[in-house]
Amino acid sequence: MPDDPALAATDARKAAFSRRSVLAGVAAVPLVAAVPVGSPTLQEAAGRAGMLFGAAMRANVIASDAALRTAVARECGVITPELELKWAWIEPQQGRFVFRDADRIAAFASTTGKTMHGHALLWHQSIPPWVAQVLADRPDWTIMRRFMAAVMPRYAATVRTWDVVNEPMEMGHRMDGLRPSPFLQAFGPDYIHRALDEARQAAPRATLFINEYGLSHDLPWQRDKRYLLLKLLEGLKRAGAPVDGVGIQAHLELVDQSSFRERVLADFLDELGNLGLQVRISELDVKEADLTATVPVRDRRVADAVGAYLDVALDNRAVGSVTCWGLTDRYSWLDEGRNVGNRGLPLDRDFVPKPVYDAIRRAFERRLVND
Ligand code: 9MR
Repeated sequence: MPDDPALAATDARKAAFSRRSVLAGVAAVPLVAAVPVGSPTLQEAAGRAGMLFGAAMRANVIASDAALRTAVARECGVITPELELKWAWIEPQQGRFVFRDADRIAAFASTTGKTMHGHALLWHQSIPPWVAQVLADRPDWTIMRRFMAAVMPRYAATVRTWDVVNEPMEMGHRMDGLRPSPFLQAFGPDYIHRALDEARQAAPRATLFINEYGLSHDLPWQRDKRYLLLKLLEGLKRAGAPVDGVGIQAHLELVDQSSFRERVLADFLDELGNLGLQVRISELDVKEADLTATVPVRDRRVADAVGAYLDVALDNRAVGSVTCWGLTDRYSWLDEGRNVGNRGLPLDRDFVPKPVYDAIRRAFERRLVND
C-alpha cells in the first residue's frame, strides 16, 4: 500500500471499483479515478443535505451499458424513467398495457436500493393515437381513470413521487395560461383537479406533482408563466385538490443565461414554499450556445450556469431533490436534435466527471454548511 493516505484511499477505491466492475462483468471506466479522493458521490452529498439526487434513464440503455449501470448505482438515489411510464408507452392500444420496460427500470432501481420517480401521467406530447381519438370524438374520463389505476399501484413499492400533469401551461392562448391540450379540450380546465384526485386514489401514499418548464428566467413569457402557474396552484389548493408539489424542469440554455436573475428564481421558490408545496428540480441539464469553444471553456460555462442556479434553488428548504435529465453526455436528449456533442450533464461520454459534477456536489455541500 502507498504511504500517502490519500493515495491509499485512491487505490482502495479503485480496487473496490474494479472488483465491482468485474463482478458486474464490465470493463472499468475512469469514473472513480477522476473524482477527487474522499469526495462524496452526488447522492452521498445530497443525502448529507437531506436531499435526493437522481437522473433520468432509459430501460434499453440500462440493459445494454454496464458502465452506465455502475455510474447510476453509484451516483443516484432516484431514477426517472425517461420514456417508459408515459401513456403512449404503457397503453399503446386501448386496454393493452405494456409494463415490460418500466418493470425493468423498477427492478434495477430496487436491486440497487433506489426509488423511482413516476414521469409523467398526463402529457400532451405522449398521448397514444387511440387516446387522442377518444378525447377528440367522445371524451370519456374512464380512460384516464383506467390508465392511472393500472400504472400507479403497480409501482407503489418503488415510486414515491409522480408527475400527474406535465407541462399544463402554455402562454399565448388563454387568460389563465392553460395549454389547450387534448385534455383541456376534452374536459375543460377542471381536468387538472380531477386528475390529481384520481392519482390520489390510485396511489394514496405518493407525493403528487405538476411538472413544468420555462419558469426560471427573467423573460417576459416566463414571468407570465410563473404568475399564472402560481394562480393555478392557489386555485387548486383553495379547492382542496391534492397537489403536493411542483417540478421545475430546469432545462437551462446558455443563450438565456443573461436573463438569469437570482432574485427572480428565489422569489418564485418562496411563493411555492408559502403555498406549502414541495419543489423538485426535475430535469436539469444545460444546452450549450457555442459548441465551437474549447472544451474547458464550454465545461466552465455549463458548470457556472448550474452552480449559479443551484445556489439559489438549494437555498430554499422547499426544494428537496435535484434530478438531471440523464447522467452522462453519452445519452442526452439534447443530442436528439441539433446539439450533437453537447456537454450539459455531470459525466462526459466516458463517464469522467466534469466541472458541472463538482458544481452540483458543491451546491449540496453548501446547503449543509448554511444549515
Ligand atoms: O428526453 C425525452 C426524449 O428522449 C423523448 O423523445 C421525449 C418524448 O417522450 O421526451 C423527452 O423528455 C421530456 C420530458 O418527458 C418532459 N420534459 C421535456 C423532456 C425533454 O424533451
